[in-house]
Amino acid sequence: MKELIKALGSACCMSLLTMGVSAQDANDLMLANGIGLLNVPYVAHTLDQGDQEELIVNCDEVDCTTFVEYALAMSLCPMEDGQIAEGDFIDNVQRVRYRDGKVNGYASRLHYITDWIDNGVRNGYLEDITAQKSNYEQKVSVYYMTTHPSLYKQLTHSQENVAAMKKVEEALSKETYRYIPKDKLPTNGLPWIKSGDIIAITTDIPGLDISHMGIAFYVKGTLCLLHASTVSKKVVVSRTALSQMLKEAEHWTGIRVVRIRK
Ligand code: 2YP
Repeated sequence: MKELIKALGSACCMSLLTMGVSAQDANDLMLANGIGLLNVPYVAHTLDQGDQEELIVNCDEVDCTTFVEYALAMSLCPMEDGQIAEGDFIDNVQRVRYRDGKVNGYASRLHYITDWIDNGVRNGYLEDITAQKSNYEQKVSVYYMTTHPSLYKQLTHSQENVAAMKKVEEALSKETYRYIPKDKLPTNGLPWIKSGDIIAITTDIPGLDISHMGIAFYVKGTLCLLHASTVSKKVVVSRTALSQMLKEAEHWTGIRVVRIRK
């Protein structure tokens, strides 16, 4: 736990944990907490430190998923005078990152975003908005991690972890989800997509479900993405519309929209 506090002691998290976030609406909180992480450097694999799976909280280096997780975890905390408690934040990071909030080996981390969303809906802190609003359906077929083990440190040296992840992939590959195809998303978004919503970008990369994540942010009526950008190498608000980003990304097929529930 002490290393966690050390990580948490970083400027970014402490400023957010103590910053007076006045927003009350949960989506406003998501946006405020996401904006509070602006310019944080993009660093991949921050969670893949040791061989033993443990909760790591590092708000000074984020990728697209950990960025959304930290904003979500902060936004789920009870607030008193615009402040949140450090312990609540750490508990919520574990809650959103691990299946049913339990750290139990590498495969308990919600590696595929279909699993990550399912966990939030099942545990009542996320709402699948695209499931309510869209009739476009996509079958899940995930096998990317176990067919690219060399990209995942904990899979390279552990047949046990590969076998456990294969079970996860098989279970997820029985599911379907609703999404908005890229050509159905206007520049100015859709009336039911709100700033602060979580955007998961669907992909046609074989064996993968989602290939990027961020937070919806309307800027002068244009739906942009607040995200940890692999291009800008930091957390930014996209200078182009999300619809344009989708057009320019060959393997991005559309979006899923999920919303925080407090
Ligand atoms: C996830 O990748 C990893 C988790 O293992 C990791 O790669 C997979 C299937 N899961 O715990 C988590 C946090 O580091 O990242 C994410 C990755 O997005 C990258 C990091 C990004 O755009 O910043 C999630 O899965 C969200 O989209 C995909 C993407 N992974 C790949 O494209 C292989």
